[in-house]
Amino acid sequence: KAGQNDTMPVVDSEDIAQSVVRHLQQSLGVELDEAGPAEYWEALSLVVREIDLQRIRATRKKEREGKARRIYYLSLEFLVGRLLGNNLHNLGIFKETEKAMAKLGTPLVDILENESDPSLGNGGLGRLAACFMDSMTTLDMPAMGYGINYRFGLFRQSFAGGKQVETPDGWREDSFPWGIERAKRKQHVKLYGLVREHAGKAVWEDTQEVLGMPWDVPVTGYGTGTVNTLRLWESRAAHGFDLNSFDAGRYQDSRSQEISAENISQVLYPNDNHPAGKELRLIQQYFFVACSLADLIERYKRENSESLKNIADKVAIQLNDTHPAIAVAEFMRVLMDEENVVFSRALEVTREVFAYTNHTLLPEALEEWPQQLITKVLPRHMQIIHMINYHFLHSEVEAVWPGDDHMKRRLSIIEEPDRPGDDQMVRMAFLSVVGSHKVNGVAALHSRLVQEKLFPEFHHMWPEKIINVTNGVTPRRWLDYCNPELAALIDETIEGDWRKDLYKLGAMKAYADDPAFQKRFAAIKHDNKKHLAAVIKELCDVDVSPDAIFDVQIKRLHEYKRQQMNLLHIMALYRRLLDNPDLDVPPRVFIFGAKAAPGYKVAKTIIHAINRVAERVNNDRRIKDKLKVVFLPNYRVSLAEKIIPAADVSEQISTAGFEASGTGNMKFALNGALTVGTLDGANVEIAEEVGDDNIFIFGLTVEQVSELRHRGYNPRDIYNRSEELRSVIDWLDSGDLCPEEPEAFRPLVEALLDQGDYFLTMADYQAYSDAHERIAETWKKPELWWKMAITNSASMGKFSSDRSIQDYGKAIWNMS
Ligand code: 26Y
Repeated sequence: KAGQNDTMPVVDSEDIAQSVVRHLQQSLGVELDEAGPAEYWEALSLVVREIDLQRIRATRKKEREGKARRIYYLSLEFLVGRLLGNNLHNLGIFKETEKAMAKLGTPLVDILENESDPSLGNGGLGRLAACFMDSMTTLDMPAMGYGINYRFGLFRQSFAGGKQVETPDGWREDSFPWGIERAKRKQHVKLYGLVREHAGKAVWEDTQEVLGMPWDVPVTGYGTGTVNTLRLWESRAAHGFDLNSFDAGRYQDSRSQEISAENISQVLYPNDNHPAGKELRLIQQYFFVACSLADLIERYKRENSESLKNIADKVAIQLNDTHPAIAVAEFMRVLMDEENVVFSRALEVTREVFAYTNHTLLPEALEEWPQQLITKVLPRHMQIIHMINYHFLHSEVEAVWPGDDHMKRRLSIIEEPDRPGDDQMVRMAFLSVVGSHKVNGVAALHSRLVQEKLFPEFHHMWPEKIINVTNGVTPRRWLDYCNPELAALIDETIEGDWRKDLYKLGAMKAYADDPAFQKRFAAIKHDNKKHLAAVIKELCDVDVSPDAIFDVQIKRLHEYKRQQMNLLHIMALYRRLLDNPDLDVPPRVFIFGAKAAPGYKVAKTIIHAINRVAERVNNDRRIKDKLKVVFLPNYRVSLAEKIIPAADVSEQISTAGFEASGTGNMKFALNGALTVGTLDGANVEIAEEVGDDNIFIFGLTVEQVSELRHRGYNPRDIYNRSEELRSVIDWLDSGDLCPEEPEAFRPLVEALLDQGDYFLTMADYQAYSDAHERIAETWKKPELWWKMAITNSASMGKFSSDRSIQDYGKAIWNMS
């Protein structure tokens, strides 16, 4: 039966109940009558952990004996989400566990809510890494994730007077049985010091030392006995580490904390697409890279030979953006300084091993480090980067553009300063491209822009190097686990297990206009909306009706994602309703979830403004229940799991050319929401899959965006011409929504009107508003609406992360 896992030894609810009681009493020292949901959560997690650990050993044994290449996924972020419920699903024992816990008297759903959500990531890039771990395991690939075990993940968000307030997320303070310390595999990492020559050999000495302690989280796959490992490093003081003896002033970060050994893995930087450029961040990057490479090289030597010259046959390393890019220099250092491999051979091996995924075109998000900083923290690595750069420019660039110094300057890994005396910057993206055999973008459009706009010269030099691998999401978490009712309906309707082969969902298209099927599909959505309405009531104290359109925008807050455009449209809708309370429009609930980087002023202003508008709209009796606006605080994976199954409309409205892919867009469509979106990122491919009639596409294309910029764009012209836009922007600027701080929304108004409206919110507004009119018209025809919704869900086969990982396997990791 689909959903039941044939590789799972038969465990019934009786076995599970017994194991839970055993762990309660013997592992936790809790009597049955003392146990509440939190204790049950811990005991049940221990039961599952036991199964995981048994399988991890079997998996490792199989891998040691196998000949396959191992995949190492290096990422500063893994946004894994809660593990218990997902693991129960993957192991195929969710139903039996539900029965077991019912017998013990506490519903499983209540138990699952006791797990803290490990927020070890900012957004899309971190969540993608988690989906990829799930898929690599499900596909039985020998894979390991490497990252950092941050003590504080992404901050917790609350609102005060509508403004974002951040508090630390000490997610490990509650017990977290999934992570297991493996002291045997600890590593030592060097920092600072200097390089001397001894008998013609470079020696890095007078260093400070830090200890890296691995913390292993088991990763289960669906329908397989394979359990892989996510190895997260935690920093500890090692003997000899004494940074405090240095001049303290040099080691201050923004909150004027000193960098000490333990500090390295303390906190995830909360910036998404905007680097902080802090010394501590560079040290984080190097710390986890050095630990991970040392660890994987040790494993290689244990399982193969002492020599690393054939390591590329057995090891593939994927860089999740440039954050671990220093790995290129570290790998070279190990080969040259510790293994006596000559430079040219070391570079060949490095290139065979590494590949780099680019996740962003935003110029400000491309990491660069001051040469002086790298020289201070990693003096030997800076030398090696110079060696790589010299070889690259003077033999490889020279071969393609002989004598062209201009081209050498453009392509140099070390950037020439704009003004003499300025610090030279090291371009981590260039280092990644030069050090890899493949570079990939994350959606077809994005990859084309990486080839044509971001790295055109590299693309000319190496036409095979830059390729596309379109992102995907795991159907286990993002359908089976988060939307069990829909999963059950699909199981009843189609043949085969879509959990393993998402293309199977295509068979559901045959039911798209079947009235009985539509009715059940719609009833499930309605049910999910009732659940979400209860969450909204609890978190926002706002009553919303499950009969209204649930229109959702959940993602990081960024101007390019254009939450402000959604806001302007909501304000306009509200005013239209005030002008004409009898307006024949379907009732709508606009739902937001988003964290803003703490230092991102305009983003925080947008949150504040949305909250103020929400308060006004929700309390206005005149418009009755035709419009509601809610901003759910502390958006995170576990909230997404409740929101996505309940969405009717998915807002994917970034300025064309800016959203590399998007992955939320895929999750929504999979769960039967209709997309209102621009031709950006993976929206383009979603439109291809569902067909133009089943998606609300609007707005400027990438080409039109650059044309408009070229022609000269003045948002004031649009403001002057559009009565509606003028009235809402003037209202924002009037102080009416925030009387105690009348200038509060100035930064937003300035961004839109005075600073050129870089993200073209004004230019796309009318098209966006028209798209919403089309949505309202469609909602009035339920047979059409549900036909479209079912078609969306049925057309998402391509967007399984299993397909993405198979693409990586073929095109990048050279797997058979
Ligand atoms: C340098 C640093 C501050 C930084 C930190 C985080 C830079 C970028 C990021 C995060 C980027 C990110 O999440 N990018 C997103 O990756 C997703 C997965 O590929 C894409 O779907 C999404 O469009 C892209 O914005």
